[in-house]
Amino acid sequence: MSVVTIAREGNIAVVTIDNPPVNALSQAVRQGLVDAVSELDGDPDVSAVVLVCAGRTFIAGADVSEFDKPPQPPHLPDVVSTIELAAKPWIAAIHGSALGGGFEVALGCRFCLATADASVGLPEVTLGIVPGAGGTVRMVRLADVEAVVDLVTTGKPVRAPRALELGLIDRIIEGDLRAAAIAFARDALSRPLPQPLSLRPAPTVPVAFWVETEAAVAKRARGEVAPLRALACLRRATETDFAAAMQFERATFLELRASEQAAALRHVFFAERAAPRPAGLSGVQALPLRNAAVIGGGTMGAGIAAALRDAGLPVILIERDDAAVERGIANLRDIFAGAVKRGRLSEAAAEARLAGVTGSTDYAALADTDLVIEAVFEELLVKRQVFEQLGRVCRPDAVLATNTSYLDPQAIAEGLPNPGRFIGLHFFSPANVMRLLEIVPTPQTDDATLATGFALARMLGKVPVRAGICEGFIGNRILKRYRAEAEALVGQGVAIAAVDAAMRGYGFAMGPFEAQDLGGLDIAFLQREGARAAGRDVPETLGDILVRAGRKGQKTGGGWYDYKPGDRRPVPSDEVTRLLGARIEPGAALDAEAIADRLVGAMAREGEAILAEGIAEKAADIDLVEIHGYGFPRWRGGPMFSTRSTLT
Ligand code: 3H9
Repeated sequence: MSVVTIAREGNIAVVTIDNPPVNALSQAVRQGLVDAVSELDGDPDVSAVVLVCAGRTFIAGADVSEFDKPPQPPHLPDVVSTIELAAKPWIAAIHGSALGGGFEVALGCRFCLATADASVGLPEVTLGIVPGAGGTVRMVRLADVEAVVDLVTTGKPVRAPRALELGLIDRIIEGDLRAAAIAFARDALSRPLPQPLSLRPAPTVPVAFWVETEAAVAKRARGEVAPLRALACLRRATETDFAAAMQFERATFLELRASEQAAALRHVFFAERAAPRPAGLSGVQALPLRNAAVIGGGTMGAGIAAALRDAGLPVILIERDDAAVERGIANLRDIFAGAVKRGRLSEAAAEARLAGVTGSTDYAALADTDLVIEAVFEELLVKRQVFEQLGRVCRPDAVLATNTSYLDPQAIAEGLPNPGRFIGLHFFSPANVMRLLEIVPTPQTDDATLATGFALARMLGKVPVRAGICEGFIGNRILKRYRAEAEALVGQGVAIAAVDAAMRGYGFAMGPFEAQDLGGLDIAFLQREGARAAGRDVPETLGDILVRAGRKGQKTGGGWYDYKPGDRRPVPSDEVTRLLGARIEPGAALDAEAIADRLVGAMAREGEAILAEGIAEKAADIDLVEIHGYGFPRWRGGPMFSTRSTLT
């Protein structure tokens, strides 16, 4: 069956795109649209055309999977202008999302209607490219330039009500979209039609606006190329005529499409979409999740509870005593209050989130809970006691999860009745914000429980990655290697500040030493001490020397750096130089690129070992862990992707 079909309702034609899963603009769709214009232009019985899409969404954009191949005609800019200059006016009727090329097609239509829950936008920069079919050139002719700049340089879509406010769409439709669009078309024919956007004048924008905005976007983009190039297209769209601006945008699009950053971002795009549906679980039914419980109301537990509430699940929060329950609830209140302060949640919604949490000290409250997540101290005995109680009170089919980050989940689950329903669910702090979820099955975990872990990730909007059992799973194991390599550089005479600056330059928000100062050096220190106490041979790290000297990071006024009271800016420390002096052998200076190569190379080599041991299933999963859990710059594609040509 054709992906573009035409139906007629009196003098209105309805063109339907049906190209699952998201009606992407593959060559067949582009050709179908051009053919539809020519057929309908030649049909004297047709006065206007409604464009709708079948399935879950309007056109989600160009077909990203075609970006590795040469562009095939008809090219999208030509398709859009064919629609725009058609003899019969086209009306886009949007449900779901009109994104990228999809919104560019809508911009080529004379009118744009949308359901209230639809969203529209130009997310191209998130794929390392700029709009390539006139998005920048038409948008500045349609809406306020400042708003357009924000939409295009961030790539964030907007919901229909905001789109209406901005003038990006003409009307919000309640009820049957197709029928309403046909009625709208009939009505529109009785009035003069608006001019196509390509024939409208561009606004005059003061140069100072562009200069200021360029500086702001460059600061935010931190090495990412596309946002600045998109801004340049928008600027050009206001400074030259339509045709020249189209040419400039298209040339920029084609250049960036072939860039390393775009390849990296496409890799992440497809990795993220593959992650929630691992091949081994196809056909496995997840268990129903109607409610959940969290054991432990500390930072991690409260964060997990907040994430569960954000997904709409009622939550029971278990703590040891009433005071701890109160502290846990207070932690949750703080999380929701923070969301209100940042404008992410209304007061009423925050109240409702909190009202859905029941604090208790009594495990008997968990008798009908579908999922329990343990987030107590990282101590085996404490965790075992928790699971002993859970094994007694929970339904035999309840999923029981540990949030351990370093302990062996098998040891935690020892003695648990029905060990098939036990699993590791490793959240990252703050758990209601960080998107990564490492899912760690034991050899006993059954498929339904594993599938439930993935279903939970989908509910919470997290990126799930299956990890095997080893110390630190995927992420913390690589982190340890990364930090060790950073210390090795310091040991060979590279300045601490030079290492941090190199990694910031690479695209991390912070370097490895600044990040440790923020989080505290003592957590990893205590782990090493624990391992030493257990008789393992753990050589002394430079971090150990600092912690022993009382330098645990910002919270003690110093770690790898000194900090002035009330000031979070790191200052290179003479004391650190003195403390570490005996361990530092001055060597040849390294430039920033060489430092980043060393550190990212070390991460990737650890990743290779993780793959070889079967701890991760695919290299792309390791990339997702680093991007979503550890701040690896997304536009570099992750350590495995970015080093793919250098590793053997
Ligand atoms: C562009 O348009 C450039 C133009 O300016 C210029 C051109 C000249 N292509 O996300 P989901 C697949 S750039 C190919 O789970 P949801 C996806 O891989 C594009 N495939 O669904 C997955 O496949 P599978 C700008 C795509 O309901 C399946 O569809 N557009 C594309 O959660 C379902 O995806 C964007 O960046 C695509 N464009 O969310 C929009 N999109 O089933 C990207 C999706 O095999 N898309 N797939 O794993 C989205 O944001 C979401 O898919 C959407 C639906 C919100 C639409």
